[in-house]
Amino acid sequence: MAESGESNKNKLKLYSYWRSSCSQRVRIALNLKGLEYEYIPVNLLKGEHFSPDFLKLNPLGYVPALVDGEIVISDSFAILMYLEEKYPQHPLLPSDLQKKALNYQAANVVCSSIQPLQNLAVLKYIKEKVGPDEVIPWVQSHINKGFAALEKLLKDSAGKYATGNEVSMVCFLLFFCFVFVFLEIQTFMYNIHLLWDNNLDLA
Ligand SMILES: N[C@@H](CCC(=O)N[C@@H](CS)C(=O)NCC(=O)O)C(=O)O
Repeated sequence: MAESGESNKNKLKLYSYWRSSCSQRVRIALNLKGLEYEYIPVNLLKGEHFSPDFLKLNPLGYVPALVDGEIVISDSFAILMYLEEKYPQHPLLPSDLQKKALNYQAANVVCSSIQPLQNLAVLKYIKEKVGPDEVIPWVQSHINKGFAALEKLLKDSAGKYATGNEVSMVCFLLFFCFVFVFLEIQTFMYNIHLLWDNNLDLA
């Protein structure tokens, strides 16, 4: 669904970095809902998220940011909720209230207690201020804690997918969380240092 090139004024615009799990969950939602959007890459390794133009969209300097006409939203969970309300086709949430609440809860475990603790800025800070040897234990302890909780939280609700037999928000939040976790751990274990290599242009 993503289109590059000439921007269409009425089209949704997604500011995104390809390896950002927060951006990936929004791309999945847009595609599930069949929405066309213009993809605007923001290369985190080149620091493009700190450009004055991008900081006008999100003063925190994080991707993703979605622009829908005059409306600008710059947090993946807020974007998903906005899309769900404005574009109800292919719902991201189950209609059952209990399952819906479970989706909110699990989504917030990922969004508040796992992903932000492994963000580029956080890991860089730990590496520089605490020590490079502390990065892996930090990442692992928060992943372990978060995933142990999610396992317990979701154990009685699983069907074909995490909270039943339909794909819902929590599935794609978790999916990319897993990918992210895998990449992070592999990266550090094998000393590839993808995160720190500023010469690597993978955008
Ligand atoms: N709560 C925000 C977090 C956004 C976020 O952490 N984005 C990361 C990429 S997944 C980022 O832009 N990191 C840049 C940095 O750490 O400097 C959301 O869910 O959108």
